[in-house]
Amino acid sequence: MSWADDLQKDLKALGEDEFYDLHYYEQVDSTNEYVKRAAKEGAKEGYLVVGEEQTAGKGRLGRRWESPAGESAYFSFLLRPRFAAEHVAPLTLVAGLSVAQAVRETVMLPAEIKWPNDVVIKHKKICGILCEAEAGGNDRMKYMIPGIGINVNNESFPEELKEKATSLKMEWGGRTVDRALVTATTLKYFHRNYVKYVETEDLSGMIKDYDFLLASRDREVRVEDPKAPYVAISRGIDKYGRLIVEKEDGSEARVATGEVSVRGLYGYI
Ligand code: BT5
Repeated sequence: MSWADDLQKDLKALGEDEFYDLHYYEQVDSTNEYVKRAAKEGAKEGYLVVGEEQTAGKGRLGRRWESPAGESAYFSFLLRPRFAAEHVAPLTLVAGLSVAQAVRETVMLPAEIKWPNDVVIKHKKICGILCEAEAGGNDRMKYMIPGIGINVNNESFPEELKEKATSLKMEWGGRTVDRALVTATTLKYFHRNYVKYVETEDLSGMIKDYDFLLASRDREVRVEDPKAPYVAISRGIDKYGRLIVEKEDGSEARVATGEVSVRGLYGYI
């Protein structure tokens, strides 16, 4: 029995099996690519692909996501938001928020969000998120695909990742973590948060939840503005997913995803 059977049971138990339509594969190139192909063939919202192993797991900007078999959760699903393209990008923050909430609920580890959407435990990355979208006509979206990789039961990482990656098992004193439950709970939170998002077409219904889990909150960050980098205090997000920072002179700035990266002055966060 693969863990997909457990996942299906957990989705049912959480009342999520009507929204998510699970497709499990022993090996995929990338779960995002599988969902993208299904989207082009007309798959419905909630189409979910889980891969035991990814041979070409993708990070952002052409980077790679380490995706060995038997340890982690790799999954992507299809959304068909009816709103305009500008409302889509902040949804990527919803995915990070949902993973952090699920990790806290299932294994009670202190997962935090590294803005905009990495999930970390004690400054090390346990999850990466790659959202891909395609615009249709009239500025509407054709689809959006959140792709989520969670390091669940990894016992070690390749040399180059040792300093910045960790897994739930490693943080949980070596105990094996239920992959299906973490995944199903993430999907539950995502669906719940997505419904809230759709109501207002922004993050206003979850700013408090997000800020509570924001690793850099009230801490010093360096805003890598290509014109003039500066140091500021991170104060939380606004409803568009921008990071609100307080500059040294007391003025406020709002940093948009993709325009600048925020790097802490105290390590990886
Ligand atoms: C991400 O990119 O963090 C997004 C990763 C998304 C992976 C999921 S898995 C399911 C779905 N299908 C896919 O093909 N992708 C998505 P980025 O911020 O660019 O981070 C990539 C960097 O993280 C790499 O260059 C490594 O330094 C590091 N990295 C790679 N694998 C990792 C791992 N398993 N755990 C922690 N860090 C990792």
